[in-house]
Amino acid sequence: MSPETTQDLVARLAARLGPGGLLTDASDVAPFAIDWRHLFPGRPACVARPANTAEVADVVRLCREAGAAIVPQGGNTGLAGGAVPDGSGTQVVVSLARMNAIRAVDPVGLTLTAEAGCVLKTAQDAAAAANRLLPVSFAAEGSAMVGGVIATNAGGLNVVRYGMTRANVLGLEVVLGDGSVVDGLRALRKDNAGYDWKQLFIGSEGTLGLVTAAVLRLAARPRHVATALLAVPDPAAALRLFTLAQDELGDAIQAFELISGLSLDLVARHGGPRNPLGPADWYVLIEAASSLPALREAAEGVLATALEREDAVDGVIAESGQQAAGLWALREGITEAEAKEGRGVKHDVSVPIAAIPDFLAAAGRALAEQLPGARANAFGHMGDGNIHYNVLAAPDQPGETINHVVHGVVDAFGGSISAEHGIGQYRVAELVRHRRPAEIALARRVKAALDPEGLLNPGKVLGRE
Ligand code: 2HG
Ligand code: ZN
Repeated sequence: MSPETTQDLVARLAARLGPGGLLTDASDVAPFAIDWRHLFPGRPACVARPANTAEVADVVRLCREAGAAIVPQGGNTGLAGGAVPDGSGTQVVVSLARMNAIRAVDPVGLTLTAEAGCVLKTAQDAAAAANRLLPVSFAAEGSAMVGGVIATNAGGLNVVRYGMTRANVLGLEVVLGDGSVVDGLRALRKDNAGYDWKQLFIGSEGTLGLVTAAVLRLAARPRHVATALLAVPDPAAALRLFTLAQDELGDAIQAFELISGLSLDLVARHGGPRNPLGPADWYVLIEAASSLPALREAAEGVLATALEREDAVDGVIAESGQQAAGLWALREGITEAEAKEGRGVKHDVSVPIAAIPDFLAAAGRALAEQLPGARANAFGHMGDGNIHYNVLAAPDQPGETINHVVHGVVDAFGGSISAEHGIGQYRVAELVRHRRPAEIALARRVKAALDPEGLLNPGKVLGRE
């Protein structure tokens, strides 16, 4: 794109979007130009801030006429660099932040309809105000926006009970790469009429279209919640605890998280809350919720059995909502603490749940052999088979090598190199290495059908052709 074409496009966008609709000053666009971890700095031509779906559609049309690439962005909390522009100065970031309305909450039909720029926490609060639960939840929920949560098919802390974001989207409105709007905002629990096209856009990271609004599934809000932190001798004991919790608490389990001792040390070292239990190599955070009154007793039974079997060496069950929030603060503080600690090479992997102890042992051995001195900080959603196997490495240990070592072990266990964070820019090369050629070819055909000019978030997920 020539500088004149870019300038002309910026002028057209400004005219269409009006005051407040377009950012061009370097200081204004700076926060949109780089990801949260500061790994992928870019330089956009401008940041478009459409206020409604019609404006999004016009932005897409104007960009397409000019041949400009579009980079959709929500709360910019992603960990894979999927929502930031490249350094060409020609890409248009489309921030959905102004489209932040909650259009409807239906506590009877258990749905909530929100626009893409609605902050996840705001949507959760609106559901709670109607005594309902919006189950998608994770540490960045105070900034992440519904559109980005859907575009990345975010996982989070309650997947073990409620599934990934995909399982919580009933209807979707999207703007396609040609500027047409597809309105599928149906609030139906069952809808099996033809292709379920919305699934294409959920998790496509803005490479197939722009999510502008969604109907989300709500659930009953359990009256009782039991949150427990247990110190466990090793991951095998944590796995036995998972089975015990399944047997005793069954469908009440809404989180089952494995946390390394190192994770909690990092949280304490970087200003986070202190671990209420003694030092241990591993911890498990379990949360169960139910409206049936026997929950607390059942949770106490699980803790007592675990201690008796020596699958836990210590444990605490929160006595109040405040104490439960304190336990969660430990878990949710890990990412920030890790960022403050220095260089962390992230891996967001999944393996079959029962293979987690063996995976952790094998990955530990591989690191020790091939990258001496590198430390693994492993934590994550054990109940989903999803471990954040983050490696605190020396500057001279190349990230690519570390990725290859860890992902090699993941392959050996039949796992995935991205369980919940997506591909973005960070994992493009690894996706192509680890998925079968026929899967990549199929994905490219979908991309070519929906974005023949390659203008939607180019370079993300599948990389550049
Ligand atoms: C979490 O589980 C997030 O807290 C972030 O998915 C994980 O920082 C990470 O690697
Ligand atoms: Zn996670």
